[in-house]
Amino acid sequence: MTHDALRQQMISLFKETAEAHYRAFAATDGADPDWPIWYADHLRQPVSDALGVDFSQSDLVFCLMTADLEHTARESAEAWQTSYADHFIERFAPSEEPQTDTLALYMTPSCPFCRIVLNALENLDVDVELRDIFADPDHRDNLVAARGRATVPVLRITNGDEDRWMPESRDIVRYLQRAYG
Ligand SMILES: N[C@@H](CCC(=O)N[C@@H](CS)C(=O)NCC(=O)O)C(=O)O
Repeated sequence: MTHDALRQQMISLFKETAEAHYRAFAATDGADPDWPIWYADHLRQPVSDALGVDFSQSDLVFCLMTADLEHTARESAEAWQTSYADHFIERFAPSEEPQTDTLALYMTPSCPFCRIVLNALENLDVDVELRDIFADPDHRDNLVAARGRATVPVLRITNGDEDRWMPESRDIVRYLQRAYG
């Protein structure tokens, strides 16, 4: 989906949620000091689906409050729904640029943390070369030379001369979902 289409979808979600919130708090004329919690409860699933990110309720409360602070600080005439939509898209939408990175996953087949990444890869349209560090000592040596340790999984992201080594299964999954989801 293009960012323009996603932006419209996010604006609609915020508008619908605002209307539902107003109905629920009609007695106080919409006033609700805990509005981020109410909004996060309503938006968690649709926003997670739209952006392809699995938000927890607390993540979303935090992001809504940050979006609100940013919107208020800008003192812009823009509707808050548009400002919030842009805030989320800038941070969480998959890039619209074609990805030119070459990816290699240093792993072992028996490692449960590697399995988490391998499972995520099954749902993504991305080429990742699997480098089993037990099967090929060169892969293990290269990993140890780069990181000083043989802990797996590690995603190696190469783009031209740039070489990044990303450890931690959760970070790798989040990165892949954002870049290729
Ligand atoms: N927090 C790490 C844990 C990774 C981890 O503990 N990997 C184990 C294999 S399942 C490992 O490589 N152990 C050997 C070592 O650390 O040298 C992650 O989620 O990726």
